[in-house]
Amino acid sequence: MFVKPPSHTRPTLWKGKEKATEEPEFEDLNPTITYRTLFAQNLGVRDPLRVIALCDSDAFYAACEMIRLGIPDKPLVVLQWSSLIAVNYPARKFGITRMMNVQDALQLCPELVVVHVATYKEGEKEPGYWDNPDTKTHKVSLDMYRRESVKMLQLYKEGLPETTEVEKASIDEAFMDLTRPTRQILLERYPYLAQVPDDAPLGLDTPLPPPPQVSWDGLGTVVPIDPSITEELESPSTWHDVALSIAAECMEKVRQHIKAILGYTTSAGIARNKFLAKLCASYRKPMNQSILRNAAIPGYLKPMAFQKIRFLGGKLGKSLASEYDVSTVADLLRISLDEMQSKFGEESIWIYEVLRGIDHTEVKEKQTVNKSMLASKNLPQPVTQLSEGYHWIRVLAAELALRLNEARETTPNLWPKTLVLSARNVKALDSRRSKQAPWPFVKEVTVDVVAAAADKLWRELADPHAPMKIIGLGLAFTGVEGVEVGLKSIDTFFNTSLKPPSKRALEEDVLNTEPEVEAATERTTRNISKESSSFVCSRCGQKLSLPPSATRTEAERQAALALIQMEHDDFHVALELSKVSDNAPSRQTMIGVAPKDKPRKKRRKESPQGIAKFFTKG
Ligand code: DCP
Ligand code: CA
Repeated sequence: MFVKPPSHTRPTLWKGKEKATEEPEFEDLNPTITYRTLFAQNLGVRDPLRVIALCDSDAFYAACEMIRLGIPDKPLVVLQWSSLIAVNYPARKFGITRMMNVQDALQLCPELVVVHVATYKEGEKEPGYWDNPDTKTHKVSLDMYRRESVKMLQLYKEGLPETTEVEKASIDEAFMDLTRPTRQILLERYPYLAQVPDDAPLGLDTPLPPPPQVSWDGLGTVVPIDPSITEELESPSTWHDVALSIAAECMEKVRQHIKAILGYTTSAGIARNKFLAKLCASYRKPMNQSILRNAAIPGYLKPMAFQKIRFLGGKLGKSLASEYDVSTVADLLRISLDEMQSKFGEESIWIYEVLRGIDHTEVKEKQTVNKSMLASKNLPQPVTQLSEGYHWIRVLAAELALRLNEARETTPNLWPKTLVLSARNVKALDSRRSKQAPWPFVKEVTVDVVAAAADKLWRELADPHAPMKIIGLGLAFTGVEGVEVGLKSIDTFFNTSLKPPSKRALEEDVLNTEPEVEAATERTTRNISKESSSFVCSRCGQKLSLPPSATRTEAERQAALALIQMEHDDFHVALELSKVSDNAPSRQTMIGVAPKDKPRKKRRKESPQGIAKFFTKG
């Protein structure tokens, strides 16, 4: 069904009006499905029966704490230093929001349960819930949330049909491509579709017979085709609607399964692509799933403030708004692709497409092997002498030891190849320095073992005779992967001593292979390619490069890239926060850094082009 552009012509205010054309707004909402389409195995992202879901946990950190404490219905917030980072739904009823300070929240709801996130404390092997944690001495631990996230992802995989592709999207969100299983179920339920009828005029290219009318009862909230009509008449179903309804059944089941096993409530969005699934997941929250039929896409998108769309909320959105004097998606639909590209560069085709509900991004399970584990901290007070570094190294070592041991619970033979310590010394010419050492085979990776190895790197890295003002430290295991099966049992390599490895052991126990690393954080996919000195951000497409160096080792390169990426991640989070409120705290307060910290300076020299320039600070 081709939906015509609106017949009315609004008074045009935008400057680009003369170039705006009456291009089709929403094409392909009801494509003809033939037997050939139905039988095709690999139509990929252009499959007209494509069905994608995004499942997001409700008030995730707060839910983890509610379950840990066994208080299911009380208003509760999770605090990180002085910022609220998660507010459960009972607390939201009191008007409490994430951007509020804790005193204001308590005023609104005196019985509010306030939980500070767990923190690592020097001398403790595991993070804990201490009274009055202090950013000067503690480091935030998100380990419990990560663990719960892993369990949830596992349940999605177990609870959905085997042919579903599941991609973790953030700590509490996952995309599911349900195209294959829904097609399979559809063919089982409507077996008459499995054979091209003898009298089909065009053979395989004959359109499918009319679909049955879908009953959406019990499947979630169906986004209305015309949002202005409260009691919408039932509109005829399409085969894509049938596929959506099957996907909705699967999602309802898996969400109930997660609630029963882990206790978490979730919300889901189900639509024809990732962009729309994500967008409509928050249509009715919490504990709900929303279904966006193709026919409802125009009515859903057009009245929406376009700056609500991911990546259009920051500078780029502001620039679009002022360039064309527009505020809704409908306003922007009038801008032609040529016009947009002439002002915002070639890549702005993605803006043009998302405004029309088009997104061909794949759902792809991310690699879990070959990665690095990074514990990092922006220091509340700069380290200015060697002796001040040990405290933080121990805190980072505790996090790293715990992360590795936890990962080994699911992959027992997991082994890092290298330990890398990186520091940002604003007083040094080469402000980002790192040192690495091959990671020895020691039986138990304890805090002591990691800290001892890291202390040694610290002494190599921090020159006590040179000016020192270290504002950030990172400790990483790189090249973390399962040890070769051929080794039979890695126990044979273990040093049974629980003591930290000797200096000699650290120097001698060399693994020759260079680490192959995929550093990963919760918020951004990292694509550190081997031997590359740059990375392309998966969120904004911007390329960030390291300055050339003839002497940098592989592990140093990876560590330096990881640091740049961390900064870039922070910038994205800051950008997102800026959408929510101009007074929002920076991510630095969100990830365990003293609120007093100054914003970090951008280091890139080249000025970005096209859309990229909207994703830089300043
Ligand atoms: N988070 C954070 N800092 C932010 C945003 C989020 O630390 N600025 C953490 C806490 C959240 C979790 O990430 O619980 C998931 O983020 P969501 O944006 O999905 O928010 P919630 O799950 O808390 O709430 P909702 O029910 O709205 O999804
Ligand atoms: Ca969530």
